[in-house]
Amino acid sequence: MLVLRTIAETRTTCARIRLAGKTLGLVPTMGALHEGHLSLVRAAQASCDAVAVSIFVNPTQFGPKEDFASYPRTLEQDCRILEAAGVDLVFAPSVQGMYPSGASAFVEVAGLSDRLDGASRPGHFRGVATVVAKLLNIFAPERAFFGQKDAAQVAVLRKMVHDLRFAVQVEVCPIVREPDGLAMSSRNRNLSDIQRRQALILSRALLTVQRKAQGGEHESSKLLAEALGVLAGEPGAELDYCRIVDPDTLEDIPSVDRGALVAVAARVGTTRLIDNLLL
Ligand code: PAJ
Repeated sequence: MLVLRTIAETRTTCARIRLAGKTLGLVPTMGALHEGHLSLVRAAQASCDAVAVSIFVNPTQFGPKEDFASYPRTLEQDCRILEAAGVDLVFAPSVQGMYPSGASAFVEVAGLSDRLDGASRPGHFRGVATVVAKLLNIFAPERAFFGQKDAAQVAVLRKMVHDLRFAVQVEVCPIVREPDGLAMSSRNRNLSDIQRRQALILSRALLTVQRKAQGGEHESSKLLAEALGVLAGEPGAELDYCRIVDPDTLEDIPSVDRGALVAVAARVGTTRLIDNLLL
């Protein structure tokens, strides 16, 4: 497995892969890898000849008071995991490499960027769209793989790829959960044992909505009231948002008749957690 630090080496390697007639799949990550990330790697391996994983804690998607400095960085361990998984190439650039001094060009997906997590984390999706645009430009992969775990991110990136005419197929993989239902996240390692139990309230609220919807309740306000009732039962989880939206526009919808995204975000201690369910 190649571990590359510079954009120049990465471009040359990707060109070589293409010259050999191989298709390339890219899995962008911020590292601190877990089974959720590995599910993307396996999906990439199933449909591409060569698989690249980027590991970059992207400063521009963190707000000034957010956890950029304390975000887990475990590059050596991540590389061991990816090598064992049969990944071909890891790209772990420096901040200076991705954002040369004075860099002032950003990608903004207007509208979508201000919804759900974008509303609570101003500038977050501008940072995400910018770094993913850079990665797509560097790798020019046939396919790029993202997790449904970050549903708003998926909507923003799909729109960016469509609007900017990137020649890449966006592939979205299901949420990987712990056996008790907690959605896997690099931030889960920040939770104490008690907080880890409190965090289960997110998936429990979503399960309640799923059961009610399957039972025939399709009105968003009623389903949301159920979810909020469950969430209120756990004072350890401070709710950020719980909404029922159109999965593409991220706008609130009155009914789940034609499919819906139920998305929740809450803070447990200082850790911000998100989860969602597609109906
Ligand atoms: P990160 O949080 O490291 O996640 C990398 C990818 O793994 C994302 O597409 C995310 O949705 C997916 N993922 C995380 N947890 C998952 C789970 N439990 N099940 C399935 N997929 C999961 O998302 C980012 O990094 C960054 O914003 C990035 C796209 C790399 C841009 O910096």
